[in-house]
Amino acid sequence: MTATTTAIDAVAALAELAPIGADGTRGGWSRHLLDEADRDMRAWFERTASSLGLAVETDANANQWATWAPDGATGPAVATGSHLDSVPGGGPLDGPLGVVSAFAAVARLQADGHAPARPIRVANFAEEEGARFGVPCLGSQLLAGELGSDRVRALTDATGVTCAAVLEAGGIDPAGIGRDAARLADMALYLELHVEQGRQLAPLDAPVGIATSILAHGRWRVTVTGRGDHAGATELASRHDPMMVAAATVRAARGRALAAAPPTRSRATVGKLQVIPGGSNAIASEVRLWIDARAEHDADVRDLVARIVADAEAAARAEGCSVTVAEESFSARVEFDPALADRVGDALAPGFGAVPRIPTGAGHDAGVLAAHLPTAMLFVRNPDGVSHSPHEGASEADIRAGVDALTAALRALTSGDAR
Ligand code: HGY
Ligand code: MN
Ligand code: MN
Repeated sequence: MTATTTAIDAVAALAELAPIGADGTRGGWSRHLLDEADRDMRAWFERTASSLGLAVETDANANQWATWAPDGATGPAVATGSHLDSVPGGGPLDGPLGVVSAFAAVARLQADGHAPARPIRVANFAEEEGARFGVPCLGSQLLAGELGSDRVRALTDATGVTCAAVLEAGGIDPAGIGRDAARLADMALYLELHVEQGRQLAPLDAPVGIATSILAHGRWRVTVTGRGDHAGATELASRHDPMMVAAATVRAARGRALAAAPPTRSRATVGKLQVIPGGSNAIASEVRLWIDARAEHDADVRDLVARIVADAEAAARAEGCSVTVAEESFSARVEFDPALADRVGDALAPGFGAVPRIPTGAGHDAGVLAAHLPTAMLFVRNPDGVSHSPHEGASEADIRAGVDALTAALRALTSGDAR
């Protein structure tokens, strides 16, 4: 497809996306796999890619791809991009900043008359947050062959709709999900730009950073079963209240993480909790809660969760309740490719000087791909570090600096002598 010279301003593009999935109840944005907001984001992806003359496709795992392959661009692509879905009530940049910046960088390279030696491919990975079906990086994990297809097809959302049904309704054949070896092989490397999550760049007075590692992390669903009863008529001594066990579990998550930190950089969170039946004048019969646990190494996470679960089981015994725990996802610690990080750092040096190398506690599709191909991440400074919240932000100057950095990196990574 012929190159065009459509300029894309990342700040303006983010403003164009702002109305999509704006959550009037929670604040922030809620965009989840193939729901109405996600479909609108995907339509924007297609429009923007087409405006740049990129070839657009959706793969068997619901990931979107837009490829710039002018004459002379041969071999596996240099891939970039991120995700367009969000956590419930999330911020405006987590995901979209990477996709918007990728399109802006391609537009800049086209306008500069850059002749890439490799195709440049922009990705929108499906369901990175796992907010609809509970498994993070769903699209990239499927692509990489890291999830069982039958399990994924059977995943259900909060309304009980299966992932298979949602994919089918979105035009994706659920029978076709799974490892896509050809598409993996058609990527020489992957470079993801993302808003910083946590506050490391501001103290360093740096607008951008390069990732070194991702904490190991996982999600566990805890189901506590007790005996539903009347809040007023039931004596305290005869209660079997699952909420008491849930409360003990929430406190154990913080307590055990504090006891393990700081050498393990452990952290555990319960951010999602469901009470059944949920009446204000009824003792619950069941409480479901989800533990998000993270730490420096895989074994640290598993040790942390084992301790929290032991506390939950002790609390259940004391309250005459039962508890079951199911692991919903586990992502091993990621070490990004040092050589690629150095190539990115070298490309940024003229414009940014020495770019800080920083670890992250947040998972990313880049973390999934890192086990399969050279992968790196660029972070854009987040002044107060807040993310997974409507208060997530970055300055316009830093958003534009991120595009400058990604443009410089993609130019270097697709120059004639870079293979
Ligand atoms: O949960 C995470 O770390 C990522 O935002 N999915
Ligand atoms: Mn996120
Ligand atoms: Mn993200």
